[in-house]
Amino acid sequence: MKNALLSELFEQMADIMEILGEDRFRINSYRKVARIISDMPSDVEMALATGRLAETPGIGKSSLAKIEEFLKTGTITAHKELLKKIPPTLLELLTIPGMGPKGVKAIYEKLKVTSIAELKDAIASGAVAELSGFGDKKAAGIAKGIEFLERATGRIRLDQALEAADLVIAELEGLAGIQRMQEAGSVRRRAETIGDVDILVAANKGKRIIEAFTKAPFVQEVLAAGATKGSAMIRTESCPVHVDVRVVPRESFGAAAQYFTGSKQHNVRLREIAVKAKLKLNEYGLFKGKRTIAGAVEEEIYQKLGLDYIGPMLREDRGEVEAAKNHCLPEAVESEDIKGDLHVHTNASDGNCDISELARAAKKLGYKYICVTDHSKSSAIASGLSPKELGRQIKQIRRLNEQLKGITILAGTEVDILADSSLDFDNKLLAELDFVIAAIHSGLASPREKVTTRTLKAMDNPYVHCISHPTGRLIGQREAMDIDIAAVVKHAAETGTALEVNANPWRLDLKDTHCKMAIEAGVKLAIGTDAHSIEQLGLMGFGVATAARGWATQADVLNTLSAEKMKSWAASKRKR
Ligand code: DGT
Ligand code: CA
Ligand code: CA
Repeated sequence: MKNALLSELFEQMADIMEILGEDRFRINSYRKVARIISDMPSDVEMALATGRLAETPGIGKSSLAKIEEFLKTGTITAHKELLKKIPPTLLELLTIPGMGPKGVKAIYEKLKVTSIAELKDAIASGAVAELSGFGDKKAAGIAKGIEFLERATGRIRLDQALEAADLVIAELEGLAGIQRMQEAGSVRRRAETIGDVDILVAANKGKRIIEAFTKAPFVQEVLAAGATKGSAMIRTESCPVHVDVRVVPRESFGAAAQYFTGSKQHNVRLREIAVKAKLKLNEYGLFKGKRTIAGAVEEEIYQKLGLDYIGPMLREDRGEVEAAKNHCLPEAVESEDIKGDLHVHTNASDGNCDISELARAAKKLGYKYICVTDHSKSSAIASGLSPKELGRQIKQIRRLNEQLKGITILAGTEVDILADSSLDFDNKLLAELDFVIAAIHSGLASPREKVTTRTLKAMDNPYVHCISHPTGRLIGQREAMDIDIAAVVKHAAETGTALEVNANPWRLDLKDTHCKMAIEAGVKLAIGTDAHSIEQLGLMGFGVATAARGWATQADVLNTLSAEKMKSWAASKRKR
């Protein structure tokens, strides 16, 4: 689907026009088009072909023409014209967390700053703080944003990496001579961010495979192309991605998969074991003198080293080697174990479809239940529900449950934890719900004590079953709250509150190491997609992988329970 890229182009046109101080009405209409396209559950190309796009309110004639132009040519002339009007580095300022087009406009017009490097100088000289509407606090905030950006640079989100991996694998799949092919590196380990994407191929004629890769239509820049390894920057819908493809002979595919999946630290531990056993382990195989003991099959490498097989998601040297030796590795939770989604939004708040559409889509995914968790009224930007509206929604859900077969809708909420630690709905209303998740959506930058106290107090409430996205981070965009996660985990155990693993690849929060802490403390994990559309119900796998990376088994995850057991788990906190 070209939706993401197209939406971004419209957003960028609006940004540039705003920086240039152009017509507000057109700016807003471009932003609206961007939003419509990115929220669209179906392919924009299809929507255009069927005429549905032309009928969509908010898509005018001129926008439609631009969309057509993009789908035909891959570019939009108006976008190219706008780009010519500003210095090319100016747009990088918009990637700084907390910097919007208004801020960029001021800094560009008044200080003639055109790049991040120049902005850093302007902050250091005090010029930014002196600008009207900025001040010391805002200047320091921007400096922090730049620091964050620089630290994050070069790594991409897991969903972006998987998109690239899928693209390359699909391109190579049909080639003659490929015996095996799979992901390796951090992508195969399902790490939360990815430096580069590694693909491993078993074939005899490496050069031809590498050539096919480096000449693929999505390749932007070839970084290296040899007989067994190719590296390139490839274009995906969301961002440029560095991909390494390696070709190895079939006899050493298992050893290569083991070696190139890593992590480096995990590999170091394995090699130590090999050395102790007077063996040699490398990417070609496991050897005793000149004799090959294992090589073609990855499982055999572990077996011959006296270890149980360690799944890729555990290979981080966090105790998995010891556990494999002692035969006590966790049996990782899998997507098939998940019986329902505990965090979804409908168009009653900021989602884009209604309850029954979501329920039907969830049923198709094989779920037994979904829990509708729209926002509460304090989340005004997310069109949160008033108590009255939630009351009506509960009734609507009860009615729908009588009609729908094969899936249960649980009535829930994602209630705001307010600044004074109280909740946005009173207990009488919360008591009517099947499952309540509570979250901080404001004041994320407050001091450690404040955000921690807010979270602990929310867990004290007998009607709060789960804390959603407990640290509030957005990968590559917003830092986590400075929350005392050890205290949160401890109190979750004390109060019988679950902690969410938010499956959205921007969040993955709790993250893997936090999941492990929670599980060790006996806290249940609740995996939710935080879906705002039907498509996003499909994000569950990211949450499952994150939980598995945190050593979660089926028993550690609340939504592996049946709907009935889920409900009685929820009721049990209220009886404590
Ligand atoms: P990334 O790309 O930063 O997200 O992380 P990885 O783990 O994919 O790292 P990458 O792409 O540099 O290398 C892929 C795997 O190859 C890595 O996980 C382990 C293996 N590897 C690479 N360099 C070394 C090394 O110097 N020593 C060892 N033992 N293994 C290495
Ligand atoms: Ca990598
Ligand atoms: Ca690599």
